[in-house]
Amino acid sequence: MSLRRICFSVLGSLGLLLGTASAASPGGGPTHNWQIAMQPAVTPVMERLEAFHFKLLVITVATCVFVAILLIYAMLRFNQRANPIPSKTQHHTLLEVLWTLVPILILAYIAIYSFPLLYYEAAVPKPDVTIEVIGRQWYWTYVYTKEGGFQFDSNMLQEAAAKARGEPRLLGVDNPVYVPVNKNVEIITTGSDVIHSWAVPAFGVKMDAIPGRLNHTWFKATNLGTYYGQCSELCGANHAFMPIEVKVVSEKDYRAWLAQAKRKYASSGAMRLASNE
Ligand SMILES: [Cu+2]
Repeated sequence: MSLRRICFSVLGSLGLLLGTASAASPGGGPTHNWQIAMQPAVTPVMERLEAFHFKLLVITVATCVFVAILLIYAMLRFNQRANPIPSKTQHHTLLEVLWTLVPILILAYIAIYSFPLLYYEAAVPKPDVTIEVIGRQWYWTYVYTKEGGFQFDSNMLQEAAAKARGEPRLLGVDNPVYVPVNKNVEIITTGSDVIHSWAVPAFGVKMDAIPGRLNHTWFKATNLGTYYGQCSELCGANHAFMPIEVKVVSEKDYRAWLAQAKRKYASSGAMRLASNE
């Protein structure tokens, strides 16, 4: 465990106690019991998000500690017993300037670091694979447009089936998405009924799937493995039961999957929702 991750965990726990940091997303990816920090990053976007989150966590914890020290000091130093005759001071120009200026500088620092990340995430690089993701009540349809034009539905596995296949409860699906490792994957989301959101925490991806609209995002997974996510926009009764499973495989395995997927899903017919040439 690197020093950075140890700091992350310790600060994460501290932040959690202070109510400033969020706990790990429910399930998804290589999570473990009592996990507090985020899932390990597997894309350049998530690595940057994690680094930025770490910066914010340091600022947040430092602010909380500073305010707590001030409060305790004020309670001890200025209570009625320690300070029976209070000062009549009403104004202190230097203090006023400082407590206006310092928060402005902190917020400016945060803004300056957040914009490059926003633009990095928003600029979809030239895709090697393009997948259209359609959110439905309550499952996902994936369309591989440029890879031969096939589509398939991805439904959550019921508990017994998940157990039999060694998949985590409420996260495993019958037909996972396959993507090649170290390739730019463009994701185009839309909704067929209500708004859904396609989110995979380990990838740093969360994109709304809105009916009548196409949203673009991307990821480049740098580690092989199976990663999980969940619909992240309240979409009705079974919102909690439309998980996302992405298998990041080698180029060779991806080609092999593609060949059999084309045959398997051929009957479902190609459906083009977007012209993304
Ligand atoms: Cu939902």
